[in-house]
Amino acid sequence: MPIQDFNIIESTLREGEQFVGANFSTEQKIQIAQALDEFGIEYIELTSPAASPQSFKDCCTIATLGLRAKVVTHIRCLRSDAELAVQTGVQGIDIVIGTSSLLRQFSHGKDIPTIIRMAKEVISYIKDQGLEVRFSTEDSFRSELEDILTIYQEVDALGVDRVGIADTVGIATPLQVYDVVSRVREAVSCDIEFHGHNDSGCAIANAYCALEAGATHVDTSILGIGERNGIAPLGGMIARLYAIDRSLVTKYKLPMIRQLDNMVAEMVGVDIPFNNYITGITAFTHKAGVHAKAVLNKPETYEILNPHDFGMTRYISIAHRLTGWNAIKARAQQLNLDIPEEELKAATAHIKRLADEKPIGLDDVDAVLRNWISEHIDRNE
Ligand code: HCA
Ligand code: CU
Repeated sequence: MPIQDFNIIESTLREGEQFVGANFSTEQKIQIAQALDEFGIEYIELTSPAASPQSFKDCCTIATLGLRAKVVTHIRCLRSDAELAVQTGVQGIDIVIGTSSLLRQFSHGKDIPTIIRMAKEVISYIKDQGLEVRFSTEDSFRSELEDILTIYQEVDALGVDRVGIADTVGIATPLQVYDVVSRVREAVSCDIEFHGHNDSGCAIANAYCALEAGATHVDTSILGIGERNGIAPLGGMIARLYAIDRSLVTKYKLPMIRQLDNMVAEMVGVDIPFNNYITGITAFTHKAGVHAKAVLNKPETYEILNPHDFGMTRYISIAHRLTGWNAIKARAQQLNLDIPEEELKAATAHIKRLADEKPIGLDDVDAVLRNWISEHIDRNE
């Protein structure tokens, strides 16, 4: 079904804190939460207050910043965690419990009827406190579909606001996600959240398919940071949605993605990958002559994202053997050099030969163009 509206649950301050390089101070958490709020994100998810005393304090601090975004916290399916969470002043609570046989056997040791009993107790408590509540089944895609459908129906009947489907290990494919979310969509009337890891490179595609199948919420983190290689990255998710229909993401301050990516990269001590969505150094760089020519005429020929919408600039790389005379002509114009077409073509051929001999830079191209006038044109006159 076409995607109409959706919410992003931004989990940099929960899943992202589980990234090996992340060790956010309270000030950094505030900075991230405020920047995400300014960006226009709908939900900010925080690490469980039961994780550590500082996590509890930070939950209280962020819950009371007065953000426009809803602040929610993650907890285990335990009444004691829920009680702590309620004390922090958050607006909602995201419960998670493992439902795959692996997790049931080697993590918490509970069977499905026990999980349902625990879920009921914790959900009723949270609802009595008047907070939004979500119930998620960890490792949903290695759980029995019948089991998770039963659980979702039980918690839906209790009045949860959302059920969460989690691809905890990044194993799901987009078609599988579409199928499972469609089944859940038929089974429950509440909202549906999807949380997907990126171990096999499907996180964005999976989150996107979840939305197409009727999910209402998707989880992201800035740069995708999280356990192992993380989850769907905020910027990449936005790129995916923008490419389908720009109006889906005009509710966000798109030029802030760069600031968000830079901020978190610095905080967790990583570089932004060269091929990152939107903010990678080569995301808007065109190289081959055929591409450069078309992009110079009409950028949409090779760009589905307009760099200007993201506060980024396009770059056309011309100093190499794949260059073309249209790109060289554009450079000559930038340099205010008036070189006739035939001469530009000859200069381009010369530049290609030079680049075959050794790597060249823009300076070399500029030198060829500047000298061309004196060496070939003035001399002929
Ligand atoms: C975790 C697991 C989780 C939870 C997702 C969710 C996952 O680290 O607690 O709450 O929906 O990937 O299953 O991140
Ligand atoms: Cu996760």
